[in-house]
Amino acid sequence: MTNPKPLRVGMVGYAFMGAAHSHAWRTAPRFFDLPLAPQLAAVAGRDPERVAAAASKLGWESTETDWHRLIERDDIDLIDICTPGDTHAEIAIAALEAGKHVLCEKPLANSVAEAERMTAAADAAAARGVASMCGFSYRRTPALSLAKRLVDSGALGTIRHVRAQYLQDWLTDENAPLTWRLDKAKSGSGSLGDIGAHIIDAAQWVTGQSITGVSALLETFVKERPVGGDFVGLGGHGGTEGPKGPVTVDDAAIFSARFDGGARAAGAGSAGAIGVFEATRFALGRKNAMRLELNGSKASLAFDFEDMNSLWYYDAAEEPNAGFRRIQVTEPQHPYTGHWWPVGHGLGYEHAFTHQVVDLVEAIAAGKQPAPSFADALQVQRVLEAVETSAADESRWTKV
Ligand code: SOE
Repeated sequence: MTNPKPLRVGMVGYAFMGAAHSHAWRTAPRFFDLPLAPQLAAVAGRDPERVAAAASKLGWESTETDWHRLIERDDIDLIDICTPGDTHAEIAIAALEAGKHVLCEKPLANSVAEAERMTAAADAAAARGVASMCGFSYRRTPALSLAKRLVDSGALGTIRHVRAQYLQDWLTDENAPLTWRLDKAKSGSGSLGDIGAHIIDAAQWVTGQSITGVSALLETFVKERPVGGDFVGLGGHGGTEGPKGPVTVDDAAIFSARFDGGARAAGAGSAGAIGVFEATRFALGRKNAMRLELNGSKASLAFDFEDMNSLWYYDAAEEPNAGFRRIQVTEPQHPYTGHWWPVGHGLGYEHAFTHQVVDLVEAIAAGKQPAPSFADALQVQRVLEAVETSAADESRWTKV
């Protein structure tokens, strides 16, 4: 589209997610023909020097040291929330009530109560044509989008098993410093909400089924960590001396789940799938292994983010010569891939954020609500809370 209207973005926060979102706002109009032109209008952060440095590094036109200013400015159309979960509700509700579109990082909030208030504000704003989206970015890796297409086509038949893991290992070193992701007041929970939320959303979205119940176990392997210390990326190494502080969140979460069978299957009367979930930051050697395997009555599929351009597929119709075969998800007919490189060249972690921006901008231009909505993210929040409730109830353990 020639000379599309600008979509002026104000981003709150500029760390890892802020960098990924900035890349997406800059890159999307260069690879996709967007109906609106994203403009990196302003970035907000409390420290004036650091936010100024972030603005020049990430390409933002102006800075604010108070996020309220972004909401007051009439030259900002959309608020992009890239902060820890303890500020999501306050910022999102203020932005929506001011008529600003909102993209909010996951998990939506630090509690169901907050997520419900945010969803109510989003529904009220939607009636005034204001869009809201939660940043479950993995939906937009081409292979997981292809997985959803295959499930929706009926190719897998009745889904019986969901097997989901999100394995990282950046906390295996007990001297890794105490950072905000380990502080319940800031992050709401540990691996459960940070990476467990991703596999809960992905499993529900790809299968089209919602989780109705869980049985769970949470563990904190390292109870206290060095305070401060150089925080390099997600891991880093704090000093072995010096003061230590308490870890107030889970290091690992495992749970089983029942699904509702989905809207489609409800008519067919088939039972919902059963699932096994694992989220941990102590899977030594696994760096960012976000995995999903579905076993259906006609076919199975398996995805591992550490091989993110592949989708493994088993089709019972090919028996006795069936086997898990690798689909290289780089064909122009596959989701999003036609906008990038020739077949076989592959995409990376940052492309899902660009695709997230593309779908958000297209929804806003069409006057539609993007997915995942705050209501979708509220469902994830309800699962997170159910896992914590289940894990806290020791009575259900059967001693061996
Ligand atoms: C850390 O676990 C983290 O940065 C998550 O917070 C992100 O959501 C995920 O995409 C990568 O890992």
